[in-house]
Amino acid sequence: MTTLEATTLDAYLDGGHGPDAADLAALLRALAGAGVTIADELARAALIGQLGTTGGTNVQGEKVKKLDLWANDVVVPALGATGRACTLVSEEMEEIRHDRGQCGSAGFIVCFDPVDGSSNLDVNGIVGTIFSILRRRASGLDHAPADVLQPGTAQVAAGYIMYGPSTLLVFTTGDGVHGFTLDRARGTYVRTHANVRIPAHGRAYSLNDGNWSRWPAGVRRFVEHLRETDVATGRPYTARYAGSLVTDVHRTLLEGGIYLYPEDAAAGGKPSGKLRLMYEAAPMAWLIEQAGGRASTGRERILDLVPTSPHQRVPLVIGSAEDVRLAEEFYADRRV
Ligand code: AFP
Repeated sequence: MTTLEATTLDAYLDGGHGPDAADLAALLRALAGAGVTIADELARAALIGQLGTTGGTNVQGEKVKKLDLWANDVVVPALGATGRACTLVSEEMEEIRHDRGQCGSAGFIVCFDPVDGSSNLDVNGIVGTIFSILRRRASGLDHAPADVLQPGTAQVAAGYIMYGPSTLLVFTTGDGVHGFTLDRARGTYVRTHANVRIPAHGRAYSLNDGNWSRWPAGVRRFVEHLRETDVATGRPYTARYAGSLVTDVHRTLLEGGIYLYPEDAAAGGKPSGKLRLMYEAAPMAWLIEQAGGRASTGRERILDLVPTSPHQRVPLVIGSAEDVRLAEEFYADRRV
């Protein structure tokens, strides 16, 4: 565990390096600020009738929670106020939002899930905001669809804000993974997790076991392997699943282990899994790789995938390098 030191988020961002440092600092400050507003609203949501659904569905075909839209309407203007958020992709917006006025020399693309783990909202569970920032490549001010569809290797910043007992911002700009806890007394985020490294292997696995019958055979064999007793390899692993990627990946980042959301092998299921590449899998994959871990579809490296659409889904296998490699062995039937 890191020693507590009083590096504030502002001080850390002011010390940033590289061509995008000032622009990324502005975008990350905007996201951090939106995180404080969202955390406040979550804390009082039950008191002000903000729980429950809007009655509508989003581009994913999921029931939209009031707080999904509310949080989206906090993040969009917060990024807009930076003057650098040229193109926005959100889980809650079917269409890409392109603002020519923000596409000058320093235009960025921000992909985000305003409330990850919405199914936890009405049960006072932990949720989060996930974000991924890409540099705009297109010239001119008009929207270039292909410009959004960049692989995860092109990210210049990625992270999440976790709304748990404390509000925690965890991100990377390619210089390791750092976590900043919101200090409400000081009204600022303070670094509490510096240069986080994920253990090479863990003791926990995280997945929705209810989907068992729909998984590829290799995934089922892998999970059976983790459940077998073998003291030498620390098995059986324990099962942990929070229903929010932010919570499950954060625990895995700190304690090691593996999170999986496989594709459905069964007909009529989700052949590409459930998680969205651009604002769930890719940002988490870069974070975990920056911390020394690994992230794939079970077969391909997540960060190498070139998106075919902004809301594309992908299978995700992410966590400690040794655990993910082992899962890939089972995916490839090299282990039975
Ligand atoms: P929402 O953000 O739409 O609630 O989805 C949450 C999520 O994308 C991810 O955070 C969870 O790990 C996963 O889906 C939970 O999915 P299941 O409910 O199918 O287990």
